[in-house]
Amino acid sequence: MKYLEPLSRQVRLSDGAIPEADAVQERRLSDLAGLFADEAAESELIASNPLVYRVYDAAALPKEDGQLLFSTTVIQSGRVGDEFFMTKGHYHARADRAELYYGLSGQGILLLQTPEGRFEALEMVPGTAAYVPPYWGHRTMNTGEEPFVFLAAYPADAGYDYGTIARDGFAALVLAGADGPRVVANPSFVPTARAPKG
Ligand code: M6P
Ligand code: ZN
Repeated sequence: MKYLEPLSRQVRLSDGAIPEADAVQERRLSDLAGLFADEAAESELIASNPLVYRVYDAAALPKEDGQLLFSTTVIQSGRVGDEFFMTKGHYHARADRAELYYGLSGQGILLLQTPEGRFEALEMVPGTAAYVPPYWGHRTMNTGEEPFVFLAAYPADAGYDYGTIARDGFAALVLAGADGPRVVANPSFVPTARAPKG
């Protein structure tokens, strides 16, 4: 039996960084082009191409059944028109894989949807543990004034399906309103019912 070595990583609570991260991914607005509802606001802001979020992949582990990957995501505070800065969002390529999020700092919303277009919005603050069930697409947004930081843990063979959301959009939008964030149905979302695949 070849055993993997146990490991730990320090998550810097002041800013969500993992200094020993195996990889750090930066997503700027140009990496999210076409995902925001207000196209004019998006193309205006792309000129300065702000950083929207970083993902710190904690450790290089085998991407195979039985392993867990974990990461922190740090979403900057900001908006494109009325829509809050957010992640690209994805289904898992192995769609039956689940995921767990844990809020560390700032505040945000975890938006989930089924391929048929049912959606749910879960508020996340420091200490919130939020469960992403199998088959639900998921995207997070920063609804506060500070960076929104959360830890994610997920099966290492889950993989990413970004294409479905890039094509269909997301069933709901989270917009800034006078009384705080509003979750509204996205009028341009076209659900493509997919048979669940494992
Ligand atoms: C969380 C996890 C990661 C994901 C990241 C950013 O940390 O779900 O797997 O990469 O959020 O989300 P996205 O990949 O949709 O940009
Ligand atoms: Zn995921």
